[in-house]
Amino acid sequence: MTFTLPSLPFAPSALAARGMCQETLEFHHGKHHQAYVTALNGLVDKNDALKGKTLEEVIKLAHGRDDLTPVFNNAGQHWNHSFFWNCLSPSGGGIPGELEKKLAGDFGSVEKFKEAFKAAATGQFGSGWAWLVLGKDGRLKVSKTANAGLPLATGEGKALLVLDVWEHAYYIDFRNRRPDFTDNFLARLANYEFAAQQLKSA
Ligand code: MN3
Repeated sequence: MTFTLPSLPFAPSALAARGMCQETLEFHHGKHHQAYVTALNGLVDKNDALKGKTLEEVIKLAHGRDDLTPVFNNAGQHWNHSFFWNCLSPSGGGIPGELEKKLAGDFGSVEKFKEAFKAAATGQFGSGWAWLVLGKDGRLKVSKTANAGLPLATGEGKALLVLDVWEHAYYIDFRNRRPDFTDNFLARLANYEFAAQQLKSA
């Protein structure tokens, strides 16, 4: 299978008024994400064991294998970015009732969820991702992964929402201020409708 860059689910200028400018999206989607896809296709092309596999199959096969680290990194980054674009919205920030209830039940309050998510996003040393996950025990939890890591590989549950905390995600808009980038995401950019759909389909 040849992997392809998915289109953004919004115009590249659509988030500019909410703290993510067109230049960020053009570089992040058109350059960074594209580079992961191109590298992944090159690696799959040279490895018969990977040919014809789905992205999820490639990720699971490569996870924890020293000889397949570049495959895991590029496949994980392709999955994470494809998921991340759906976690952003030009009308983001509003939490649907059912998800709000579940967040309040599992974290104590929506504010406590946001505090936990911000702690994960800002506490991830170096590059990585902050996640809202539906755990195998049916409870929502927040977690973080380094570099290209993802819940599909760690087996800790189903991803509902993610924030890219690599510097390339926020440096143009927020320079070095990852806490402000995270606050802005939670308040104005996060597509909680998408997260609620993921929860419903779990
Ligand atoms: Mn990124």
